[in-house]
Amino acid sequence: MATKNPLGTALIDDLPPEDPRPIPQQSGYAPPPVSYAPPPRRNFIQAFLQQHVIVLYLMSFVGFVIACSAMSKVNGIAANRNGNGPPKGPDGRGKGGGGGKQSHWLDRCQYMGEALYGDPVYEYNGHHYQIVGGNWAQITWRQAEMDAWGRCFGGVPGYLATVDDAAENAFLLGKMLAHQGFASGNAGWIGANDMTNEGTFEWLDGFKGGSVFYRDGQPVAGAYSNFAEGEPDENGEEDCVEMYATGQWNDDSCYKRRQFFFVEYDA
Ligand SMILES: [Ca+2]
Ligand SMILES: [Ca+2]
Ligand SMILES: [Ca+2]
Repeated sequence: MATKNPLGTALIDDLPPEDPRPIPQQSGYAPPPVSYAPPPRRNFIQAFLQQHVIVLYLMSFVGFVIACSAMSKVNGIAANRNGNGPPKGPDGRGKGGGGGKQSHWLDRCQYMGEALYGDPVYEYNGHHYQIVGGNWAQITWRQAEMDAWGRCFGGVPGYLATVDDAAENAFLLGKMLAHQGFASGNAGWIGANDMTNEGTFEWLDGFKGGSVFYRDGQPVAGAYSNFAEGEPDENGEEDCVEMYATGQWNDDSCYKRRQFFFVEYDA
C-alpha cells in the first residue's frame, strides 16, 4: 500500500512495474574491438625478403650460372696453357686449341680480331692471302715469319704461305708482280725451309709444321715443288726458300733480305 512521504510525493513502491519484454538485440554488426596497442612494426629487410623471395631465388640462380661459366672459362684457358685443351680440329689447328703454347698463340686471334696492317687481303681457293713488302723493303725470312704470325684474319693467325700446287704458285706470283711496290728482280719469302734436316724441305703450315715436300734431291711423290734449275744447292748455308719473279724457287740464307713475303690464312 502506498504511503506518502512528508513531501506528498510517491515513494519507490508506487512506481509502475518494469516492462517484462526483453530488450531487442542489435544484430549484423559488431564493432571491432578497439585496441590501443600500436600495430606490430615489421622489419624492412624481413618484409622485403618475404615479398621478393622468388626474385631473390632467381637472382641467386643466375649468379650461380654466371659464376660457373666464368670458372669453366678460367679452367679452359688454364687447360690450353697446359696443353690439355679440347682436341684439335681435323687439320690440327682447331679453334679449341690443344698443344699448349701453340694453342695459346692461335687463340689470341679470336680475341683481338683482325690484324692486317693495311695490306690488301686476297681470297683464293678457300684461304686468304696477303702479299707484303715493296721494292724498298728488306726483310729476312725470320722477320717475315714472325710478321706473318703476328697477323690475324678470320680468327686465325697468318703464316708464311704453303704453296700446294702450280695454280697457287701462279696466283701468288701474279699478286706480287701486280703489287704497286714491285720492281724487276724482286723476290718473296714462302714458308718452305730445310732447317730441321738439311736437304729435306718442309712447309711451316702455320702450326701444323713438318709437311715434307722435297727430300733426297727430288720432290716427294705427289707433292708440288718448283725449284729453279740447279736448286736447292745449299750454297753456303741456305735453309729458307724464296720465290723469284719468274715464279721459280731458290733456297737462300734465312737472314738475307728480300722485298716481299707471302702470308696465308687458313680462313
Ligand atoms: Ca696454300
Ligand atoms: Ca739447306
Ligand atoms: Ca740456293
